[in-house]
Amino acid sequence: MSVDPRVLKEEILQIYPKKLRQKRSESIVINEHREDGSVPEIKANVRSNPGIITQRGCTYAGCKGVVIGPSRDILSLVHGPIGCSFYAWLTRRNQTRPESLEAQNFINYCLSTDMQEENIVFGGEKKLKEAVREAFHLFHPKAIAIFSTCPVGLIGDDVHAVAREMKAELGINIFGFSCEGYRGVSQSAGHHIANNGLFKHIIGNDETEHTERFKINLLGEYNIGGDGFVLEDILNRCGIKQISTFSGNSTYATMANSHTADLNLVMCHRSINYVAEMMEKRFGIPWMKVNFIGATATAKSLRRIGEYFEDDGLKARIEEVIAEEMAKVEVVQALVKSRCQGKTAMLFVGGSRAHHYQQLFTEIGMKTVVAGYEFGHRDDYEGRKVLPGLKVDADSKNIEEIDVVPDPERFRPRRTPEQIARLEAMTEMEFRDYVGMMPEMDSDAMVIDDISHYETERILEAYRPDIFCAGIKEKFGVQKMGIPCKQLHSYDYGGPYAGFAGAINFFNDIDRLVNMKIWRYATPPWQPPTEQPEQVAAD
Ligand code: CFM
Repeated sequence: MSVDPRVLKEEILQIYPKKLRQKRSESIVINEHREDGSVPEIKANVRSNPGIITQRGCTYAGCKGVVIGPSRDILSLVHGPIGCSFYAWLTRRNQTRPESLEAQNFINYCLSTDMQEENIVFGGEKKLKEAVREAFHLFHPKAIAIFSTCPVGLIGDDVHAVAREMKAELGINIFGFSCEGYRGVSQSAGHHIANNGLFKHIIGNDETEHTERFKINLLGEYNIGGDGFVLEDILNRCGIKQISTFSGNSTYATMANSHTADLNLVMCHRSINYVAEMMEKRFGIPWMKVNFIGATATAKSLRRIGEYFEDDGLKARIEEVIAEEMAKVEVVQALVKSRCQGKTAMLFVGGSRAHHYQQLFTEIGMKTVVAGYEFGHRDDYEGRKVLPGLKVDADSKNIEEIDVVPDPERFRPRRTPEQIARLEAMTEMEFRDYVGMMPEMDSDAMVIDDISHYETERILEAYRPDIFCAGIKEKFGVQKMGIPCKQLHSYDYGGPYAGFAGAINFFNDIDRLVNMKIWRYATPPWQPPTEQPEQVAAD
């Protein structure tokens, strides 16, 4: 079905009052590749509009749930009403694999101070201290992270002072996060706050040196559905030592030791770019963006690691692994492509997957016609080249910017500026860069930031895509319209989808979804029912 995205955009905006129409018109963009290499500007990382059903989550979710939560032996203690804990309890499929049955793993637990009205009126610090002591005596963790929920900020409890006091009393690492849900416009603010905490309280605490030659950290990989396990296996087989991930399947110790690596690989740019930047400034570790979603993207990323370390043995092993894995991928890919070629997809997820997963669809001949992030910033859409021109608004000013300087003893540039320049002269070897989603989408594709439910319905009606990718909040509403919805946050109990083995899983799952005949039995709201229900006579 051919849709004129410009006409559709105007139709969508019609329903909004004038001010809102103006605002949304800047967040709904028709992609275009301009001669100077730029793409259109999109309004992103601004407040959602009251009354609109957004996909977004809160700052606390980004800090506790996304960045810190997946690390298994940091005990997470939520200071707030119990609901904030309950709704963040095991809702993200970040998997972990403790070294042994005895090793500490707190991921299954849900610790909360369970604030009551009395604590709101008289303050909750005393209760928080008691909770920290109780948690310490029950679990004997290496570290405790305290997360602030909205009421904590509103009543002014000082979680940082409590953390300092408890750290002195109990002798373990205890730190707090001012990640109240309202602190930023989305979970993205929580990522930044969590990154700052990792940098201030954990990274650099353990000086154990490793003898391996090719040491990396994988940043922004949260081991959803086991993605991180697949990647660790590939890296191992290539002979690359992964010191730590941030933060899927990680431990306090791996993160504390991560500054001994020689390269930081950034998977999810949105959630962790701050750590990458700060580690480079303090310790001299360069970072580069990688993408392990999609078989060709995985191969490309592995080859870039080989180039960085400039070692022929490593490069040869990488080629062996790629050849072995690609042979398996290609069989499934060809079969699935024959059934999916020409079909269309829409992707609305977080701050990186709406971009990364387009690659997997391309590999089976499917086209992404509309995509958008929940909470991405302009650099995630348009590329990091827009960063110097970004204005810091009041909502972003709310979040601490750490002034990082080189560590007097531990700053050790891993590559000289000349080496970096030589590497960058090769194709595909950019450091400190992310090209963004829009430059890699077709011209005329629609890009929508912080899409509302109303807008979702309108684009579905207009394009009738073969698949819509989002989360649990969208899933069943979309499927009632006769369009399959794949959850790209949780993978619908499926996955892993990263690396080569993950690509095979994804191709098979998408094949089943888009080619299932059941969808034609649903009557979408825009189609009149074929038969009127029989009138039932009233007695
Ligand atoms: Fe990064 Fe993520 Fe994402 Fe994200 Fe997330 Fe997630 Fe996501 Mo859900 S860290 S931005 S805050 S890739 S939980 S693992 S799937 S919205 S696109």
